[in-house]
Amino acid sequence: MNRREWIKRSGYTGLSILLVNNIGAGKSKNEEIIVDGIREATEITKSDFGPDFIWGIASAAYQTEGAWNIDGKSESNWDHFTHNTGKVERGENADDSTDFYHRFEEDIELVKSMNFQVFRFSLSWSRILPNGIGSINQKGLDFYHRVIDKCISVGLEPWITIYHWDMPQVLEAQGGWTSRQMLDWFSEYVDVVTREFGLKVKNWIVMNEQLSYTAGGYLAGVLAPGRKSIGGFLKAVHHSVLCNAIGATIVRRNVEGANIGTTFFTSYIEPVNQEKKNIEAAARVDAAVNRLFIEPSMGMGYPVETLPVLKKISKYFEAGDEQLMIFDFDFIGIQYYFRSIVEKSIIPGIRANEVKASERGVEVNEMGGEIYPEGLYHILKKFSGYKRIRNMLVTENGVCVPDQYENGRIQDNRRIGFFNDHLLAVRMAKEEGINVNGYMVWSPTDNFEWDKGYRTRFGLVYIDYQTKERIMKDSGLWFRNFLK
Ligand code: GCO
Repeated sequence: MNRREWIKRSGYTGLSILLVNNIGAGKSKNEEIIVDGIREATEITKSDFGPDFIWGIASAAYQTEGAWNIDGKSESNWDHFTHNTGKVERGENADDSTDFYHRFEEDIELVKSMNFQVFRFSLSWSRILPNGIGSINQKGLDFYHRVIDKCISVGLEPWITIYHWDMPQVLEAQGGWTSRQMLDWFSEYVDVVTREFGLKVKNWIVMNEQLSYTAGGYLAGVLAPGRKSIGGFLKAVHHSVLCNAIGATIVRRNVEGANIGTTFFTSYIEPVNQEKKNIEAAARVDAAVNRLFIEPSMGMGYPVETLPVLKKISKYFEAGDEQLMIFDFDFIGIQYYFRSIVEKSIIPGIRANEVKASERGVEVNEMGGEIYPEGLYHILKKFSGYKRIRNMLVTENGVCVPDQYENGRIQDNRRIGFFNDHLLAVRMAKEEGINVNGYMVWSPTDNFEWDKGYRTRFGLVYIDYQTKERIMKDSGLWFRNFLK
């Protein structure tokens, strides 16, 4: 579908259709109607999504909590990585970050005030089990009870992500995801947290973006633990796939009435042109990015036919693994930020290369990813093709753009435009009967963006990192109005 067709089908009419003629391909549809300086919602309302649609917002422990060594918490792999490797921009770390640990009440009230109904957050394993396994840190459990209770008291539904990339360093030092012992370590952790919180929390997400922490952590070396080896990566993938299903099985066993999901990193992948070699390169990247984790969990095995380098993963199989990898998730979380254009290259294994958005003259976020709302529609459609997926939610979508804090205000109309356009894409999918039933924004407040440190800001609420003051951006006010 071309851009004009997409805009038409996604509900832009009248003035917008005229404007389409003046919008270059790939540019964001920033036709703005501004009231009091804030961009209005264009051709879209909350009610378009129906009364049962779930509106939420997502965050993660390491990125927000701070308090890295307080109240019995041990060093995590991310503490270790930020303190020792020099791989984070400006040498930053999340020792304090937004100090969610002490300011969670204010943040949860802010989420409520923006009219979201779900607050998704993750647990810090090293706060709960400082030795990885074994003795439990009561103060760690108490903290999450306070967070959960606060959500419930203001009328927000807590959704827990069990693993959002941070584990106790003592386990990482023994191999982390490359060690098969992870199956036992992870099982124990999931057992502890589901028994502890399962009476209060019914919505559970086992993993956040397995691709990111396995490829970023063990292949590219840009995320914790910063290692680079194909063998390590393949082991990490396989153990992560096994733990995803094993963890979900434990949630099922321990939490009565649980709604169990897991989230996947996605990107809409297209070839640079229709030459066969580039189409095939795009298929390989698509297999690595969009299929590698979901297909084994649905009993389809790894996508080795499309991506032969994955054959080596069979070395790490033990008897029964094919079956052990499978879990019938209640829902799948789609996390979408950008489109990728690829071409064939000589890079071993993947034999493909990304054609950078910066070289294509398209609109990009501050991390260089192409802002391409249609891609979210295509991804939802693609995943709806898996018959075993029963329900989908967008569990993360958001954008980093340079925020200017001026006169006590952050006028982030570009971010508002991003959300408006991506919600149009979700609505279009929904109108076609695609089973997408929720949307979560990344993220409530600005926070520590992994290897980028504090440079890139995704929040609906601005953080002044000197004072830890919270200032709602115009995008937060936009959601407050849109969701009321
Ligand atoms: C991820 C993580 C988040 C990131 C977000 C923005 O999906 O990578 O869930 O922790 O901050 O995606 O890059």
